[in-house]
Amino acid sequence: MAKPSRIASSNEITASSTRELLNQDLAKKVRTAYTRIEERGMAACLFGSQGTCCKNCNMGPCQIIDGVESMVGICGATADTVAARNFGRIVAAGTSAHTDHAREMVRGFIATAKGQTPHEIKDVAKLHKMAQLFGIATEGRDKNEIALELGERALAEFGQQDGILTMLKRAPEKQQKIWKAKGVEPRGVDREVVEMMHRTHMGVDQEYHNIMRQASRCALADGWGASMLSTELTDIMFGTPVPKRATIDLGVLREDMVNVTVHGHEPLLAESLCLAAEDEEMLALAKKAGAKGINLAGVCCTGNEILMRRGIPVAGSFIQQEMVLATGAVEAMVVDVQCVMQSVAQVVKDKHTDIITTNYRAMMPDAVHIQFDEHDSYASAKKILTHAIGNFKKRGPHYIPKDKKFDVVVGFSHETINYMLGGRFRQSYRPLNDNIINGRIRGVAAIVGCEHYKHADNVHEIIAKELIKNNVLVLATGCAAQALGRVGLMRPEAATEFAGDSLREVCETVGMPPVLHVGSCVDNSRLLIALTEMVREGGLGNDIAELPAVGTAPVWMSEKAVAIGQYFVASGAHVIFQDLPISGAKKFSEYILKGLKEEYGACWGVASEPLDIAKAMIAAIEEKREALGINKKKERVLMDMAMRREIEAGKGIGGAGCGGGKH
Ligand code: MSK
Repeated sequence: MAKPSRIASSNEITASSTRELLNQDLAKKVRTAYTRIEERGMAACLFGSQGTCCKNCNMGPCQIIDGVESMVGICGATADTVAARNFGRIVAAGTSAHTDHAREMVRGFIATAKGQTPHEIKDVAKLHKMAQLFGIATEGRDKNEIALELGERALAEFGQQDGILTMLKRAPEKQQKIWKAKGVEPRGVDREVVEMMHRTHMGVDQEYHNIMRQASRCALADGWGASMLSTELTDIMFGTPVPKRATIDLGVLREDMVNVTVHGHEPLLAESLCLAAEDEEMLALAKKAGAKGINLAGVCCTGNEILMRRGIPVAGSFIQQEMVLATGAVEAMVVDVQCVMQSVAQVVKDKHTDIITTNYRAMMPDAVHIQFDEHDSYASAKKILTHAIGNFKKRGPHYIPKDKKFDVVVGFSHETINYMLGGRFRQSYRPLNDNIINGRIRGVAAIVGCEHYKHADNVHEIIAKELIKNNVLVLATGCAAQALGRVGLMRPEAATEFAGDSLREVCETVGMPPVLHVGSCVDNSRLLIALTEMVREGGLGNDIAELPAVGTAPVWMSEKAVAIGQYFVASGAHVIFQDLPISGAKKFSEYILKGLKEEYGACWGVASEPLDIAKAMIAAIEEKREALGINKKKERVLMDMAMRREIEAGKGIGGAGCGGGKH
């Protein structure tokens, strides 16, 4: 079992930009999460962190001690029931966040199809592919007509009451059969969230296996439902990402421009700001204010969205959001939903910066609210930018760590991976599978999720370096991807510098980094598709559970990360976290960490040290390779004279094709 979480002190910050900024007098005056952690001096509540605090009714809150008869809940609930209910609620909350995001994207997609937004249907090939999945006719129809029908069908998936979600059909057949047999096929996205909340209400579901069945169903509604719909429709509307060079970290802020950072998750707002930032009227206004132009930069997952599709720089990840503002060089931080710390409005209190909230679902005290209207999104975006430009002249003392911007290559959608590894004329996952089978690439590991302040901020880096050193290809999303970009692992040169011999060989041949940026947290659904394509390509088993593939969201902060973890586990991919709120319930923990494997072929793992996480991931990959029988060393062939003559005649031995990767 993992050690209880500890709190890192600010001298464990390894991000050089953050350290540089925190050393400035200007930033020392700012109260940040680092300050609050040091001032709190309190360890986390043990009951809460071990999953055994129940506050689902007003007889409590009850703090449960497993195995102590007098320390069950007032209602008699055991530690296992309480921990399972709490876990289920985390999954429901995480799923609800992705769901509400996805619904807004679908609504924006419908508005675009109706011509009510400044956006257009860009990826027609993907539109047709999705239409086919939904059984929508495409022959001779206008793209907007198809998109409208697709959008309406997609919207109906949220409120559907019976049947199963359409996107489940994309999963490997064996996976679909497992879900059917277990009774965990999601019916409608919203229904699964509501049922999870109901079943964890006082006095309803009190059997932890049964609670977890609904947690799986709810999480699958996220991964294969809401998140996947959001990613695909967003790609159709704004373009499927392709590799591009960009920069990240605090140094992307500009001294001579109006700095507008966009933070949150739903790319409708960010994309509209990108369009409006190029508007002649806006540029003229910025120049009139004395700026050279408007510098748009992303924060958190909105940052990932515009980084992937447009190459717009990212100023900071979740853990850097206060730092971005502490520079004093930002005219406005425009936020929508999720992962926005309430403290940002306090960080800017004595600065010229405004926090602009844009969504009626997410208001903040001390912020300026400008409602973003997707039906009038260009006008909304211009209004927001006009406000930001108005602040430029008021910019006071500021400090931008100018040298702190790092090159990254981003934009590895699953289609890109297909193309990069398959080649222009042979787009397929065959070369990836072949490289895994011949051992050049040992397997695939996803490093996803958030960052937080409990641990030093180089956890992702340690894990990724160990994985690529051992020839494991890394796919990254969310703030984890940004953390890896900040330490130079998303440059093609990183393969030469850090990867093991055979992974380096593959990366150098293709010209790709050993750590691929796959998108935002919603885009973890791209990983599900990539894994499915690997199964479909053949040679690596019949379902995701047989693939040498594993995931981690080591320093998870948001409930969304647990929903993501659970949909990966229920889809057959082993997932390792640094901690989980389950350790206070013995039987439930055993079930999560072992029992689930019998049902789905995968389970959760917990390891507190980053190197141990990496080692556990490598061990999981090697276990799968053993089971697939691809770890066998090639037998040495003793050649007789006839064989030698055949080689000399240029015919080779036994059809060759085996690349002879290092084992
Ligand atoms: S923003 S959910 S801190 S990845 Fe997606 Fe980053 Fe985690 Fe929020």
